Amino acid sequence: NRVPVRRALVSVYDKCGLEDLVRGLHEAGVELVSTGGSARLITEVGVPVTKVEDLTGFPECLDGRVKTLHPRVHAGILADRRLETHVNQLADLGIEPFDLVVSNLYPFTETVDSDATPDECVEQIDIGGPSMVRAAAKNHPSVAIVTSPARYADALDAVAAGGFTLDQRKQLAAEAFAHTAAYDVAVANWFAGSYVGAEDGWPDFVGETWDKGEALRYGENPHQAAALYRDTAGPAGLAGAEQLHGKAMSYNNYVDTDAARRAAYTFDEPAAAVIKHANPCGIAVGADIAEAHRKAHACDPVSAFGGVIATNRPVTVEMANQVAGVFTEVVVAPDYEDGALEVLQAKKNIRVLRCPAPTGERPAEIRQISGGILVQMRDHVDADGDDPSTWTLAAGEAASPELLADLAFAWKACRSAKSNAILVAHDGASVGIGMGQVNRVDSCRLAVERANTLGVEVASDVDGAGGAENVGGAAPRRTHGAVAASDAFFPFPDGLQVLLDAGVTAVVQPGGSMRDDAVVEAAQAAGVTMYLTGTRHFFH
Ligand code: 93A
Repeated sequence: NRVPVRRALVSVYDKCGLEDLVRGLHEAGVELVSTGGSARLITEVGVPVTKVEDLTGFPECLDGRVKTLHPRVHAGILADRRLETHVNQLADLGIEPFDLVVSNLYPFTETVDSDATPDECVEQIDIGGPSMVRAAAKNHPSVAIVTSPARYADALDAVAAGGFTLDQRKQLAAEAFAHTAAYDVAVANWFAGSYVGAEDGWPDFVGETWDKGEALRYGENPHQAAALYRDTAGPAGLAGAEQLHGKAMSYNNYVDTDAARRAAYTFDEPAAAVIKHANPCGIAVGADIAEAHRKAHACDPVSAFGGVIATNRPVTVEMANQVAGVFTEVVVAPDYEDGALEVLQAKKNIRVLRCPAPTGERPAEIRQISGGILVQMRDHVDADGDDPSTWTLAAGEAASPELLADLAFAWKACRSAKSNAILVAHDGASVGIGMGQVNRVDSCRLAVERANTLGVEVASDVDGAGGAENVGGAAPRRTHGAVAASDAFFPFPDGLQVLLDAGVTAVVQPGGSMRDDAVVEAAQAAGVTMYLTGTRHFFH
């Protein structure tokens, strides 16, 4: 029951032992057919070989994804030589059969275990190899299949003995099916595990990428030990910022500074954010960074006392002078213009950080929960619905370009306040923010109340601002004629009504509540413009 070996198909990723095998096969008079890299090596060692391309008359294509997937290859492997019909059909088609297939597969597991990207792992899923291997194993009555270099010596012995016995072919087929089955299990496990839900570049959050931490004085409170771990897999970011002045950064400083940068870098134009307890007390854009800071500060000078300031432009001397007049914990900026640093360094208690714009950061962020970590892609303001040109006008008249610009500002700024967030804005600046409330109507009340009690005129001198003496001062009713943004839909008209009663002229919100009709009706009744974005920006 030996089948003499006259023709072999060789396609191996692992080229170990290949030279000795092909020499032996050639000396035994076996004709060789082989794929790209394998054929190259066989030629190099001086053994004659037919390239699969010459057999199929079809070039290897799609970066090697299609090499052996061709009827001239597969009919040659699958023809059952015991059946006259098969033998005749091969003859009619001019296809010669294979007696031996030698193949091992792309190194999928090794690729996954390396630092490869998901795309690179997917590329290492062998399709043609398992097809050949399974075809040859299925057709073991006619064909021998060798999947391991450890079997090459036995294979040469069998060839010399006049071919493999049926028992040997069954044994090899069993190994072959075990080989492809284990391969598919590895692929399936990877898909179900680290790949599902991943986007390109889905990060590997496993330990080694975090550089064991530098101790911080303490955590959120003095009785909590704390450290900063640096991410070695991405850009330096805030954790690697250059500190130019001041005491060491504290745990809370880092948390607030990160929130401040998130807010400032939401905008393309010069923007400044003043943050306390990870929430904004003011966000604004301006013609220059000093103006943006003035406007941000003016939103809530009371809370800005002891705040953290981030900008998306270098700090100018003008801005530095403004900051110097207010007790500030941290300033973070991409850079400092000549003289600006000196102004800030004259203040003893301020921490001054230089930190480049957040480009190339990990696309995902993590948060710990009991027994695990949650991972989500970052919330960028580039979803469908963040661009005003995609908004739906639900109530009132279409906004003028100026009003639309203010709505667009409010929409972008709102996502930096903790949910439920309502942000009232005017002229590219927040004027009242209601954040972190457990119902939206309270956020609306807070935004309105804070807008109308805490503010100062932007033109006023901020040097003297800050401190409780400002509370109860003659603040302007800044909600009049302002716009408002809501980070998520209004579940009822009640919250919106608070804004309408305060005199806002336009509102932007995601929409999508069961009671949208009632909410839109309330806006309509007040003659107020309302846009729906279809996108929400919760921030918890
Ligand atoms: O990319 S594939 O899935 N498509 C194919 O048609 C194909 N044919 C053989 N991979 C394919 N192979 C694999 O190529 C084999 O399983 C083997 O691992 C490798 C050998 O390629 P080379 O001879 O070019 O080094």
